[in-house]
Amino acid sequence: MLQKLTQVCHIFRIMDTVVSYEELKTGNINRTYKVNTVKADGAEKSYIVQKVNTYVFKNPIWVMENIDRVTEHIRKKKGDQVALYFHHTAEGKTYMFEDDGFWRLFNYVESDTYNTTADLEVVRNAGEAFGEFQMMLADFDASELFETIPGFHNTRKRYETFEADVKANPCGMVAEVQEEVDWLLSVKDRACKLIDLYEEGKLPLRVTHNDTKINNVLFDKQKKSALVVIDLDTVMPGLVGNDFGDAIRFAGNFVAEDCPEYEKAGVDLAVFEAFADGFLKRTAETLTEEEIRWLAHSSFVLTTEQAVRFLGDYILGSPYYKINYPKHNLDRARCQIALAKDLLAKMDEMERIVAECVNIYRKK
Ligand code: GN1
Ligand code: MG
Repeated sequence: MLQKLTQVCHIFRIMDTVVSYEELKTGNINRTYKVNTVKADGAEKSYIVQKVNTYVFKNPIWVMENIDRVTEHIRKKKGDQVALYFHHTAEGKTYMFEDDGFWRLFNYVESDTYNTTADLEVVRNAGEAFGEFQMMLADFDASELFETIPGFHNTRKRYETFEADVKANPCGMVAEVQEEVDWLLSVKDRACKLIDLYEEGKLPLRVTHNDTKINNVLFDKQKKSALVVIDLDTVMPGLVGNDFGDAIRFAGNFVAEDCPEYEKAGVDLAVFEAFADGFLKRTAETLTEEEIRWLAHSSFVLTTEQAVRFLGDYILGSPYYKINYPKHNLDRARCQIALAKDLLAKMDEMERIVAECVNIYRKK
């Protein structure tokens, strides 16, 4: 691997000596490596090298083009603060596409990241960062973006695929998960609420991040402030609830998204409130009444959709998500289902919190 990573560095015109590397395991799709180099004068510098998963991203060049356009738009508004900068090859490309895969390289930012946290200041700052991200793209022309994964958060389409996979049952696993399948089907209409409202013309299309896990924000090591939102692979046209709901699904859960003790899963209302407060501070004045009305519900939608995706992948023999053990996707799905049930139970309270935040941040 060291040899491969050295080759990638050279293609991206980094000629310093590669001394070591570590694989960063937080992502479920791409392979990510922190590569440490030393210059001739002894100075150390690290980079991030990623091998993009081309089973998931069928057209990775589109992904890179989207990222270029979005980061350029943000740079124009925000200036060159902390940003992810993709290095170029001698031919001026931000990627190298070889027989063994699709590679890219960007700067390593010294920062803290959180997979879970009970630190409400961090959660509030993440909410602000994702809210700000979406607002910065409010005037971005969505038609300039490729739909890199068609129907990515189209919950109805996700269900259709899931039901077809359950029916085909290619690995004979459905009997084992019938209870989970039945529950997911029983909440289908509630889970498809956002996409249905969009199709009825009641929710506007925005440009959204679509993968708002808290570990996709880099934080300042001392100040806990958000430095930059990362992982722009799935920036596409979408609904505000995609970003709000997915963030709550991940950061708001008492446990990690793949916790095998799934009965411990549930939404921490203090985390919900902190995230909602940060997010709405940036967005309350822009969002429509209908978007606000369904914001709390979006956490249920995204959690259930994620359960459908994890369980669907399990039924197919886990071709999509990286797994560490055979039933990993099943544990993930069960954990999402337990969280979704708790979200339904606490919906009134979450709606009250959203209304309160909107009240604070909307100028009368
Ligand atoms: C994948 O690999 P990562 O962590 O960036 C997935 C997200 C899921 C997430 C669940 C392209 O994201 O949609 O919500 O796993 N990304 C893609 O942890 O499918
Ligand atoms: Mg991602």
